[in-house]
Amino acid sequence: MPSAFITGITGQDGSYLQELLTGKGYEVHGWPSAECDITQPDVLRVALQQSQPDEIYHLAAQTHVGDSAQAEAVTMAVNFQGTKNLLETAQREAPRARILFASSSEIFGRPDEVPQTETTPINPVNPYGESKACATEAVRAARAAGCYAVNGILYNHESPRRGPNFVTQKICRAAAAIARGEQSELKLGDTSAARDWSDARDIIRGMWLALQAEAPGDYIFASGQTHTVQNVIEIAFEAVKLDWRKHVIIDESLFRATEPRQLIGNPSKARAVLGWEAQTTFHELIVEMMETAM
Ligand code: G4F
Repeated sequence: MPSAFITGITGQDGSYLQELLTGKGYEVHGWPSAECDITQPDVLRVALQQSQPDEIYHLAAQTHVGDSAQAEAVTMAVNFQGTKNLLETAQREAPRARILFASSSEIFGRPDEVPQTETTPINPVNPYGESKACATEAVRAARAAGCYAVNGILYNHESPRRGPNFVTQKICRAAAAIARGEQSELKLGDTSAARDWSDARDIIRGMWLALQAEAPGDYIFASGQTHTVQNVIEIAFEAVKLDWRKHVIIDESLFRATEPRQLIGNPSKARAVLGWEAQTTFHELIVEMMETAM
């Protein structure tokens, strides 16, 4: 029975990954997002000694881009030092384990190339992007040194399990609460912001496929299309037959100091090498999130 170790197992991605791997017959070990301190080498050493994983999925992170401006040191410690700690400890305690790191489209920030590929230069524009960029380079360095280490460069991915502070879930839960008469308005930041959104379950499948390839490499997992926050609002309010104009309020305090631009992923390599294809459309995803929110 293959064995896997997941950091951040209780998050959106970790919980779906646990289900996917258990369904494939894996013995799954994991650290809950709130309890694991990925920056502590001793704790991680014991966890890896006990689980002796064939595959490690490193998902634990400070994942809120907006919060990273106020929590720069914590973001760098968890996302970068934590990843270095994991790579070093895994090389000692589980040297044959294949490692997938959940990197992010935010490493590209304001990219020279649209859409981005695995070779697009890194150019982050906020502390979150910087922390993920440093960790992505650490994974590449570990691979150059002989470790089976992979960056899954993940664009935005959502699901009914998405945390309430991310914009898709914030909109769906608010539209549902308004439809039930529990609230009347929804305050949002920049609704013209565009993202390349996928279904989290498609992305999770990509992570697993990435560790089954003969040789390690980096992979972009993205839909290759962007939609705006405004598009999310329209689908969500339409699902409950409400006029969004009567409820959505633009709150300038929710705008971010720096927004990345034109983050669109080119998933051609994942398609060609791994046979990865997204199965859910953006519209289907938001409608499902609305059904759950209701
Ligand atoms: O849903 P978001 O907070 O996601 P964001 O910042 O793109 O980050 C997510 O995706 C990244 C991958 O590209 C991950 F690395 C990261 O961990 C996370 O999963 O914001 C999406 C967009 C932004 O442009 C934001 O400014 O929505 C805009 N937005 C507008 N009003 C808002 C709001 N975002 C939030 N969270 N709340 C608002 O009221």
